[in-house]
Amino acid sequence: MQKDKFYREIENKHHPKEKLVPTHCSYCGMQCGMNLRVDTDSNKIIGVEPRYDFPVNLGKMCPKGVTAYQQTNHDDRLLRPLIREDASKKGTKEGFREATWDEAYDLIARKFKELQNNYGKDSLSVFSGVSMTNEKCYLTGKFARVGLQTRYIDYNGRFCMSSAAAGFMRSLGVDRGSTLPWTDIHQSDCLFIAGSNTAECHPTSMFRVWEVQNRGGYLIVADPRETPIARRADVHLDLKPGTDLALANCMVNLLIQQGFADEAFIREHTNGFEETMEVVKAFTPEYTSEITGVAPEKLIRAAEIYGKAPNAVVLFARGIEQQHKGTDNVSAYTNMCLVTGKIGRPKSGVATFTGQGNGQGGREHGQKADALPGYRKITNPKHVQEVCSVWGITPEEMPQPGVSAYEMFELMTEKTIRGLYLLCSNPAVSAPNQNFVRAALKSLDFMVCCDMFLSESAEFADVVLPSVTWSEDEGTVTNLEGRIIKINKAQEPLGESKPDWQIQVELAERLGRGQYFRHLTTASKVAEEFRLASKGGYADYYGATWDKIEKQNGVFWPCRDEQDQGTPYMFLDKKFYHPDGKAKICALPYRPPAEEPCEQYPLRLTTGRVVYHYLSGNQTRRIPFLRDMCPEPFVEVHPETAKLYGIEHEEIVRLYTRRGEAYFKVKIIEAIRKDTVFVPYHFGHEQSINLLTIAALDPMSKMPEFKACAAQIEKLADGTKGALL
Ligand SMILES: Nc1nc2c(c(=O)[nH]1)N[C@H]1C(S)=C(S)[C@@H](COP(=O)(O)OP(=O)(O)OC[C@H]3O[C@@H](n4cnc5c(=O)[nH]c(N)nc54)[C@H](O)[C@@H]3O)O[C@H]1N2
Ligand SMILES: Nc1nc2c(c(=O)[nH]1)N[C@H]1C(S)=C(S)[C@@H](COP(=O)(O)OP(=O)(O)OC[C@H]3O[C@@H](n4cnc5c(=O)[nH]c(N)nc54)[C@H](O)[C@@H]3O)O[C@H]1N2
Ligand code: SF4
Ligand SMILES: [Mo]
Repeated sequence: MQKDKFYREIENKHHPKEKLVPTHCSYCGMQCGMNLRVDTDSNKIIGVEPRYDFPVNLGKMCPKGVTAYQQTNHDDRLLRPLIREDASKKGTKEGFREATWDEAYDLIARKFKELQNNYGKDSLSVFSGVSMTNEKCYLTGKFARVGLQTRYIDYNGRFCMSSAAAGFMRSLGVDRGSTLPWTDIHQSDCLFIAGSNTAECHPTSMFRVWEVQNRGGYLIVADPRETPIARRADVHLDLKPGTDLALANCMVNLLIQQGFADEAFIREHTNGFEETMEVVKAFTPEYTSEITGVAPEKLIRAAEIYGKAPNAVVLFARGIEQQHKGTDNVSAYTNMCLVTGKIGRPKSGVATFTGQGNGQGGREHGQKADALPGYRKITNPKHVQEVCSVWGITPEEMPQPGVSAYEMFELMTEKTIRGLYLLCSNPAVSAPNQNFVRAALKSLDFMVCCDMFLSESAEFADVVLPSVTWSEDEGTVTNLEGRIIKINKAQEPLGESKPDWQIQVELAERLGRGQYFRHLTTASKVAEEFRLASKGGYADYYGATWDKIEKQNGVFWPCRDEQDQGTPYMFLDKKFYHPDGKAKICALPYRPPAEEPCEQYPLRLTTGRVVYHYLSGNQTRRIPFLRDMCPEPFVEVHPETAKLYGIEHEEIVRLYTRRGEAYFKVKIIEAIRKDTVFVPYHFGHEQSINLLTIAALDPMSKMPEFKACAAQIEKLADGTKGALL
């Protein structure tokens, strides 16, 4: 990479008082390359420009990316620790006072020790997130198991990538989100995209999607809504929310019936074909149409297009994964590639649109309840031994597996978990069944929240610690392709804020566990230990040094040693990661959504995103342009459905489910099924759609069913219009 040349050119020729720091966006899994513009007098970030030298986004950025830099010096930044003075104000922004780091650390250490002395080591828990670098994610896992010595750690990826992870693991024996580099996508002949609003959620992928069609290729989209990609698709499979398993089984059945099965590939490289054929044969277009609501001709046409395409990529996202059968959906759609042999070669394969910036790396290195660095298993004695030798503890000292994210809230209400160290997540907005989750947070004896902005979840905390933004620290992130890239530091931490790794190292000292952490004095030292801890695991990052990442513009894992250049394409040798080297074609009987519509709750509620906000909105709702473009949530309703209820555009209605209610402005839109309503989830407090969602968990991945539950609309007596709150 010509970083130095690039620096000099811009500094000297154009802006003598500016330097550019090449890095990547703070938000989604695309991890678009960008240069942060830094004023060399004040040493503050003042702007951004896209980077043309990063092959994934090629100079493109979305509205969130171009305004991301506005977080760093934002007036709302937390600059010092906060300690709760008034316990009666718990659950609100009020009742905090500013404190020194020493005071905050002392209080946390005292309270955590007290809880562990009285109720055992496992009375503490860690709930984390993956907007952090690999190094921070790695250290958070170590902090929980070695620093706090608790079994209870899990993270927000449970609500995001867990079904993709479990499904890929079962089908392919390995969970790397994409089997091929993104630079291949536009060269394929067919994209089959299920449950992804690509244009709003991964906007810088769009030029590749359109390019497939421009080259004469095909686009098939499965989504209950007519999203921008669905609008231009060759076939739009407008299915009922929660019915993907039937649709995917039908695709596999039709591919076999239409003669597109690759028999040699199936015989040599897969298991499970016969059993699967037995299950899918019932999924005729007619029967599948009854379940999904999609016209039989569309199903037939979609299978034909995918089957005929010389190269094709199956892509999916949370639309299919956030169901209580999300894991089965992932395996069922992956079956399409395995039956036709369209995997393990350029321009063909399967990929999930990774959500958060480090949604991939963050799930590989030990933040999951049962995982250790390098995607090792905490239940595997050999794996435990390998990690213990890096951490300097004995296998007996390694805590047991914990429980998944939502199950931690259950343990809080039961008082099994009494203390929480929350970082990089805002579950008081983003977890399902909010009435329950907020009560769980309130029931804690002691809670710490680390964030750079005071979040809705911080309102439940006893101590709030100010973390830095992504631009004030360095480390690596793994993007949606499995490419490890480097985040560079552009500015010193604002106020007294600190990077999460440093907070954990300092806190470990106060907890009497300093010997395991005090050598980690810089981000690069954490990186060295992290690479070593991943060595030998299948998510092996050992060879991905920061130098190599700079030189190669990223390194795809696995990358096992200095000579290894990394692995852009998975399975080129047709070796899958199961012990016999074969992939598994999975026989998956259909199950309906956990909650089907009924007389009382006749509508299907699905939830998701808009282009202007990111996740719980704690970052993007503070950015003026993004806030102005979408200041409040709304409920999308089809015109005919609106007529049935006698409601108009922009009227405020009560939307409710068995779990809760909220008031939303109606957005009348033809681009949605008549039996379905959609609400974006980026908003907090009484505007949160998660007051209504269901916590039906996938048995394998423990993913909640964010994408389907039964709901009802109530027209208000006065038919109120206008501003909501
Ligand atoms: N602007 C923006 N971009 C983001 C994010 C953001 O918050 N805002 N978040 C990032 C993160 S963490 C994630 S996880 C990704 C999410 O990216 P996506 O998964 O693309 O986003 P969603 O809006 O959650 O859902 C995608 C689509 O699934 C459809 N859908 C709903 N129910 C079903 C169903 O039962 N079956 C099928 N086939 N489709 C269904 C919805 O109509 C929606 O169009 O986006 C990332 N990018
Ligand atoms: N109804 C519904 N609910 C959903 C979804 C849905 O589709 N529908 N999608 C789910 C999905 S896919 C996801 S990913 C989750 C996301 O849910 P959350 O994890 O709650 O999402 P974020 O808003 O990213 O929360 C991250 C928090 O950490 C802070 N933060 C950012 N970077 C750092 C850092 O480096 N250190 C620290 N300490 N803090 C930092 C941010 O300010 C923010 O407050 O929501 C899930 N919830
Ligand atoms: S597409 Fe994702 S990574 Fe790229 S600029 Fe937008 S939010 Fe950032
Ligand atoms: Mo996500």
